[in-house]
Amino acid sequence: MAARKLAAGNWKMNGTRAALAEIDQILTEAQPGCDLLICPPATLIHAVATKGIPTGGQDCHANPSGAHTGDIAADQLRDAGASHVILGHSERRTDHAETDAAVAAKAVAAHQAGLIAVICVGETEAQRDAGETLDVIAAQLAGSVPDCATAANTVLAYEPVWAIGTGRTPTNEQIAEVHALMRDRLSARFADGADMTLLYGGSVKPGNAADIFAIPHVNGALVGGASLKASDFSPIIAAL
Ligand code: G2H
Repeated sequence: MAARKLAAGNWKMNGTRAALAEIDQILTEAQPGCDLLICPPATLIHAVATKGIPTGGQDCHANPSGAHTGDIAADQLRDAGASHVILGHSERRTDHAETDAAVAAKAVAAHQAGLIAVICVGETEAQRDAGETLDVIAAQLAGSVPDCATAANTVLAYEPVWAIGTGRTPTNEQIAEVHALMRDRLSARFADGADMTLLYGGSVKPGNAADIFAIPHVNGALVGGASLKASDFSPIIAAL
């Protein structure tokens, strides 16, 4: 089995029911040669899933239920129609102080609920400037990806923090270096690590998608701002 190609949209805290028209447009325009995924706000998961497009949450709690006001359990995401959940996005790590261990615990909960975990890793600008990028990514992989991960239940996304929503993207060489490290570490640790889908995320746009998808071990993208409009996301899907 080779790594599956995936075009994933992360809507973050954007979109109301009016945005569902974009899903209709994507389904009309796209003739994907890859897997698709939309991760809308929790309020829209059921509605997006009902349209028949694979749907993901943007976080889940590590516990299956309980007194956790405002949180969502993995099984509740599944019940709403989700097949995936993004975990450890840098905005969660920063805004909610999520550690690698917390992300790994959430991934275990996601797997137990039958969800595919899309686990994010990425270095800050200060870490890159200090020459720490590969060590940071290796440590995040070791700490955030649980032992129960397989190519069927886990997707990895490399998202350099300094490239998220900034319009800045790493060079192809910088992406290639990190993705090669990820493939190496995952292959060494997991029997099917060579088949795990590895995404790049951070200011992916129609104009740079094809170049990014040509980089070795890049099996798709986790797209934020450019996934909100079909006119941007459809050409990215077509480039994969
Ligand atoms: C990175 C990405 C989506 P954007 O966070 O996960 O967002 O494409 O807006 O940089």
